[in-house]
Amino acid sequence: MINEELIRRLKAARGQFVSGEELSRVLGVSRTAIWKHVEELRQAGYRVEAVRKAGYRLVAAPDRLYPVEVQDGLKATRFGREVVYFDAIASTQIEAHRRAEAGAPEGLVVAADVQTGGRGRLGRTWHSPPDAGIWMSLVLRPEVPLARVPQLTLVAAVSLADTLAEHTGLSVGIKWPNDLFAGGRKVCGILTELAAEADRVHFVILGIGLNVNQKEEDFPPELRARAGSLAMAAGRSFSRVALTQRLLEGLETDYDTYLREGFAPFKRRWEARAISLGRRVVARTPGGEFVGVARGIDDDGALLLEQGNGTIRKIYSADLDLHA
Ligand code: BT5
Repeated sequence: MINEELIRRLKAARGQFVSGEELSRVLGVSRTAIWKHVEELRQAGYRVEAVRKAGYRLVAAPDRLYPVEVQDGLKATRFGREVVYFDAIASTQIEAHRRAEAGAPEGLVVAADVQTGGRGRLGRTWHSPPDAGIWMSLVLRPEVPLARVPQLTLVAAVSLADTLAEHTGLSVGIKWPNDLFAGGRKVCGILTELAAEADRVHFVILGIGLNVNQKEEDFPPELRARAGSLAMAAGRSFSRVALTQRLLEGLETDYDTYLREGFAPFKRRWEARAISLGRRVVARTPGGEFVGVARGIDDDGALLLEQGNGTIRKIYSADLDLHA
């Protein structure tokens, strides 16, 4: 267990030494206890220099989604105000679901460094290796009718894509409904799961899987042709902590806009990033496969597919294959 108050005190000193005596006084524990806590910080990836007489100095913090790291400099007021972090977990979705059922507030984030059973849609798996990605689930409690929940996936996709483009300089595209592309490969997937009863939405778990610093060889062979990371696309690595903060801030703003104004403000932003528009696609839906040209989305977020005979079919849920 890391001592968050100790980290905060060391951070507040901005790279200067803080004496063991002062730390022991403000934290109300013995100097031996401070020394033990510092050892725990080192185990957790912090670089702390200790010098006799001078005290302790924070040299570097790890790029892990520890609550104290995500919250240091976070400007969102609800999203990420509570963060639960795991070095390894089966799936952050399952844990977020469990906590939401137990009454967790909107904005709770469950994050992990590794997922051993990361999930995609329809029972597919999400490859979630250590030290490389942002694997997190956000608890939402939107007061919207059940039928509108799929729009949240699109709102999240737009929000994440815009924030990523702004902070990485990459050109980020969206493939309907839930894939983000950069450098020609899928770098992010979104999984929206909900708990509802009749027409009442209890909560929504917004799962975000973002490949940040993987190299090509970090992906299993079967994904290599299609999956990529921000680092692969940009040729440099990124801070997962800083990206998480910016993503949460953007999501909070966009979510509030959506609750106030509905999907309309997002339609244009979404279409500006869509990589499928005007292209021939195959939409694999639960009701069969449809081939056509993707023309846009309607005000509800359904994909408009122009079929051979010129008729437009609305697609609400599908996987899309882009034709060359
Ligand atoms: C998605 O599903 O794209 C949603 C992924 C959501 C993952 C997050 S991580 C945090 C939270 N906790 C979880 O357990 N899940 C969420 P889908 O559209 O079904 O795409 C899944 C497909 O993408 C797989 O069948 C693979 O082909 C491919 N894939 C798997 N891992 C990938 C990765 N790391 N990067 C890119 N593509 C991947």
